Amino acid sequence: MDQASPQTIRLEDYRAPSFSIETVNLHFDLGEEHTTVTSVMTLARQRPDEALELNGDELELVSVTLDGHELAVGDYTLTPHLLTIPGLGERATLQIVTRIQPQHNTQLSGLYKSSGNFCTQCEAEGFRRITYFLDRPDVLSRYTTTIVADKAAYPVLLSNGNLIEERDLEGGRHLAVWEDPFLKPCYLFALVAGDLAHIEDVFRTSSGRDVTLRIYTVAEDADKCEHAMDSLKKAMKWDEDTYGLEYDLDIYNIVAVRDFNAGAMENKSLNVFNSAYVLATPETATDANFNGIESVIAHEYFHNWTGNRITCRDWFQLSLKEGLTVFRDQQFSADMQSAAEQRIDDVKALRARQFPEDSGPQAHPVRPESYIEINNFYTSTVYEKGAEVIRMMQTIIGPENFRKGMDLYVKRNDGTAATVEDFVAAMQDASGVDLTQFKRWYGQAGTPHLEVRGTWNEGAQTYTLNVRQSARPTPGQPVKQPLHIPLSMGLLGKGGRQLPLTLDGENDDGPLSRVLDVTEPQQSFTFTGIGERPVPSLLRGFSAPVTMDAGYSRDDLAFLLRSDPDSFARWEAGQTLAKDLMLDLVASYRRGETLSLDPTFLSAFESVLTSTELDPALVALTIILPSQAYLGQQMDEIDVEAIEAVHKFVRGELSRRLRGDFLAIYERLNDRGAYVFEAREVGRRSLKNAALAYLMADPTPEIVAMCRDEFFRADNMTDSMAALTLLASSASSAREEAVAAFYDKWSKNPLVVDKWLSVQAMSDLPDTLERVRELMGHEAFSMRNPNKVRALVGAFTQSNQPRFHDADGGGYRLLADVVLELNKINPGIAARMTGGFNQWKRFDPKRRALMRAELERILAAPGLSKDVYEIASKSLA
Ligand code: 0A1
Ligand code: ZN
Repeated sequence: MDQASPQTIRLEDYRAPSFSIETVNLHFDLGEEHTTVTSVMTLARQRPDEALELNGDELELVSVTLDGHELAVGDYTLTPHLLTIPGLGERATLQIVTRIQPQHNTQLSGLYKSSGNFCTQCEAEGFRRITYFLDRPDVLSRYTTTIVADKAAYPVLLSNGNLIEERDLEGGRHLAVWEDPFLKPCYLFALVAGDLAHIEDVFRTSSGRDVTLRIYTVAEDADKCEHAMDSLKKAMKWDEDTYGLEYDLDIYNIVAVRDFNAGAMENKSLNVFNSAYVLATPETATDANFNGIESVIAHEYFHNWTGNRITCRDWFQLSLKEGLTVFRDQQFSADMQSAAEQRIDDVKALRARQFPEDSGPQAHPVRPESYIEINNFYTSTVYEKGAEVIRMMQTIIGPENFRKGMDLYVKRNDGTAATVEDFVAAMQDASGVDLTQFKRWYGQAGTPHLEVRGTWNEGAQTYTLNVRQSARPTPGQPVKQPLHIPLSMGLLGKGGRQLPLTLDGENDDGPLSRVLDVTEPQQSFTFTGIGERPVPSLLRGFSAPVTMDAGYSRDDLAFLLRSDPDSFARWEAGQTLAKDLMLDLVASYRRGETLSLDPTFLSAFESVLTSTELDPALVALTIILPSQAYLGQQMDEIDVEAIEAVHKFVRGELSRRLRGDFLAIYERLNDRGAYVFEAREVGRRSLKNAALAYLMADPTPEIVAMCRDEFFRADNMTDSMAALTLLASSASSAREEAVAAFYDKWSKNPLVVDKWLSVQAMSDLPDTLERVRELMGHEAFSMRNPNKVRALVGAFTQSNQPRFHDADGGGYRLLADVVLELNKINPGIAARMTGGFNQWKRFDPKRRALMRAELERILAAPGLSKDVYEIASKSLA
């Protein structure tokens, strides 16, 4: 990279392309030394006079032929990232031949090799690493792709669309021709060539067409694709039922690869997946993995409409496809599993990743206004907050109008590259609701804060909610405008009875739950006919991605935890109760006081734990304490040691005081029937293992033996990992025994080995850093494989607050060393890892100085990629 002047790309500079590319004919000659790519494009001029500027990256240019005449070197200009050809007419046929070396492509962007097979990843800007092209999402073309390769080594040849020709060639080679009838941008192009096995199924669409479904993997993994196939069929059916959206080709292929920068990719009719989101058997995958596969398979499938048929005009609009598609996959998972649990999981993830991002140095709006490297903007803000923005629109206009809005959006924009404005306009036109102010959610970064206070007026029999909204400045946005925030709420009277919500001025009795439109910095809402002092239930279902101070007392929270009919709000009350209690304990700890557990909390906790009405899955979610990282987020200055001590104390106290309850639950739920992935069973396992975790917080030797027993007898990965996780943090001899036995059993299965790496990286024992360093040299680890890097280094730096932030700064040194090594191999992953320092300003002065020094060391390194440069420099700014 030209480190002195990394270029910033801005939304305000958007210009439509000067040429369109109507058809693209690609010919790949795949080889071991190099691969030759011949591209023939038909171009049509869109603006007069301008030269054609094609993007390229690490390409060897062999020849350029314009309308049948090969150009001489002086006829064009070539710089490292641009091929410029002046003097083109209205229409032109351009042939470009390039040579690339996929076998040396460690960035995993463009055409690369994984387990000896060829595959591609073109989003966002990987296509320019294959051939010179207008590599931008608003250039939509028709693709025909010819693949030539050695038949023995690469028997399977795949690309987008329909297979139209297949034949053998001389010299043991063969050829396949694929034609995609749909217009698409180049980021959706895909090619796979390899020695792959597959499973096959058929889906009959609502209009009666049969679609052939195939999932390809390396031979040894073909027996682990059934759950992915089931998930795909469910997703296809759900999109027909829910949105009337039907699949549009007769073939849908998924290829699982072991080396992949992200989760999966929605290439038209040829998804390429990280094998972690395809492969699952009860023995090798956890319940969380089964869920993750179902949701990612659905996500990529849903992109066929929201992403592919309607794509993005430019990368600033990324949330147009990603926020919407995450929203759709969340809705799907809620329908497949339990809606309440899904919502809780989604909110937990948002708080764990997006909230810190939104209050830190990388904060950006859902639609960013500038970037240096677009790969750095595949963020939780664009994805998860983007999904919340869609959800709020649905809440404001109502589900029926939302569906009408989706129909209108598809009708208006099918086959085009659209913008966020197009989406909001469809919702507004379909519902008649003015969304002008709402649109600010797309442009304003930062998590808004609500302060809500209620007063009951006994004489007037009214209840008034006073709501204030505010937002802190974020980089480049010192002043914030008020947002349109949907606040879903109810009022609970004695015994948890819901009171009718009649706003002042309304005649009839109002509903029991309603959505208030908060639009002003300060606003009040008065309800009439309220004959008793109610407890308000606020932000039901987490109706907006905000933080909230509702001024609840511990008794209010315990009451809501017991009686709120909204499952999310009940869970939230429990979390707030635990958070308030633990933050108070942190303050006591810092004052050097002896810690003691509040009896209100203990009894509320016990009544949830022993409840016979609540679904076990919800009990499990409710008794899991807010994480150490989440508690840190609530403090002005994160006190790593105090938080760790308090967490340990509370878990230990609960373990000792409620041992009988935990044991009873564990024993009741620990039946050993055969594994099934089914909501009830998942709930049973999660509560059982949550009970075991509490028991292990202060274990007797018998309890350690029980945990060891669960580990050695488990017939499924959920139980095996639950036990191993606990043993890995226990200072008993069973720790080494279990860790060694697990590797022994699974060393040949890369995804299970990833779990083995993570479990050790997340241990809270004092030797974890040393262990991580050691594992970096283990045969099981490779800096070239993103899954390994995420499993070991990612888990340590992002999911182990106490050990990563150990006071001597060893964790920080390790992370900077890894970033600098990865920077040369895979800048995208290096930049992701650099994000481990994003929160540095939130810690105490000593840790701040240590992290800052590591960030400076990274920035000073020669040959820094723009990916890492952008994250590190913004972090220090
Ligand atoms: N569009 C994909 C995400 C994705 C983005 C970048 C990638 O490579 C750098 C790969 C996948 C999705 O949302 O699933
Ligand atoms: Zn996506």
